[in-house]
Amino acid sequence: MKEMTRRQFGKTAAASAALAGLTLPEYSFGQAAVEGRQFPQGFVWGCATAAYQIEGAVKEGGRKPSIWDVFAHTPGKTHDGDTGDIADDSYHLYKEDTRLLKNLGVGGYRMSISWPRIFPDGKGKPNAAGVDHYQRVVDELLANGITPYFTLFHWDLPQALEGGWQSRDTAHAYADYAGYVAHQFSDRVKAFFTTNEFASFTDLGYRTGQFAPGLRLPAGQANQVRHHGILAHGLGVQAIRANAATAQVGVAENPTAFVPVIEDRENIEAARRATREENAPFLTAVLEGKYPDSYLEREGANAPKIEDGDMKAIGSPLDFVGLNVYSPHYVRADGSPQGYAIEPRQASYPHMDSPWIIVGPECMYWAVRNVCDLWHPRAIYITENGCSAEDVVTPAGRVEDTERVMYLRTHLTNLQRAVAEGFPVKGYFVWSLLDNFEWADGYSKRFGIHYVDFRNEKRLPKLSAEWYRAAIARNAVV
Ligand code: GBH
Repeated sequence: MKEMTRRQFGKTAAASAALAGLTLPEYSFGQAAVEGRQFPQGFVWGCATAAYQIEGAVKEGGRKPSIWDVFAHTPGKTHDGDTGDIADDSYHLYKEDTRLLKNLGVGGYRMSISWPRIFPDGKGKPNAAGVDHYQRVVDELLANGITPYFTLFHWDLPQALEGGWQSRDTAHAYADYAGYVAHQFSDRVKAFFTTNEFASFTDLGYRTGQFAPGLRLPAGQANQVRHHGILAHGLGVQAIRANAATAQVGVAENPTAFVPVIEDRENIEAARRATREENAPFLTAVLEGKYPDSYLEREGANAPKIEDGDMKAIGSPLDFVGLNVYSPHYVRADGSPQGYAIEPRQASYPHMDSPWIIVGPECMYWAVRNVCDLWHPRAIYITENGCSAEDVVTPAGRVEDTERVMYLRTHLTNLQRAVAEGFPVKGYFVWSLLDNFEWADGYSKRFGIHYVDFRNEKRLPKLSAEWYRAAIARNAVV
């Protein structure tokens, strides 16, 4: 059959509307669409960043190196040898960053605290200058009506901690640090995320070596690193609660988001099973307080060594779960014992500027739904969502990042579906406020809704910032 042109389609649609006796003016269709895509009152709109990716000032205020300083300064580890030495210079420009947030109209800012600013040696004596810095940042945010959300660990582990995450002591050092920050800030900061993305700082750092500290350990040791990562989270939750009775505590995690290829009972069940199984050593263990037997059996002699009390700490109840959502994995039901098969991806599958950000906006809905169906968390935040784009400043001085607008709009449409169906999503943080140091990709990938000229750290709102501002103002997908 010959494809209909748009115009023919329009005529047909108009004709059938007329037949049905509908004579609505054209604009009312658009109107209904926006009204139907509302978020609830009190929904938190925000932006996210992380300390090492934006702060720079790596030798100021008593800070000592993190494993990322060392890694980035090791030849061959990051794109073009890029480092976070200067990054966005947000350590000095935090007032300007706050202005950008204020212009967007956001209610929340998810920022991370640099552990080596607070404890330059990882433990021992706290550094007052580091605490003072973040007190000033919090002052500025609160004065502008923006609620700070702290991530206590976004990968910048103090270099001084012997053995890094290979050492169980690091989990205890982390808990001491987390408790200390909660104690210092909980009068004004109400929400804490313990750690960001277990797999990124354990597997990528210690198994594949793509991230700091760049090790490639055998499976047994790498699984032990994973265990120390989730143990740190659990001990951290306990320490935060012990130091700050009113603090709200959760984790920011990026479970693989499984989308059922067909929305029917079997495939939905397959997506749920895949979510539990494929995230076994991380989110599953944290939300169940137990590694699934299938994981321990699969790993056999390489399974982690667990001490008394570990799993209880790891399973500490949370006030919310933060989800970083970027890409889907498609899954279907099959007759296998595990009950699902993950679909291979064809080479032509579309992606954003980073090849791993394949575009499948339904992942937003399913990430929320799978987690809620499995574990019924009290509340969910989308702690990160966004994309890289090959942004350029036009001669007119603008960044026309329509593909990022497409990405945000379609993902938020799917988030709105989750909210409308009653899943307890309380807020959404765009990754990221600013272009920044994108880890191993250095400055080659831009994720900001503000463009940063890395020659002078000047910020420029992109079209996506304008779009986000309109969405926030309407509390709806626009
Ligand atoms: C998040 O990581 C981080 O929390 C944030 O700091 C980061 O800037 C943001 O997303 C954007 O990347 O090259 O195919 O091996 C996302 C998790 C883990 C995704 C590493 C990319 C490498 C994929 N990332 N992964 S690949």
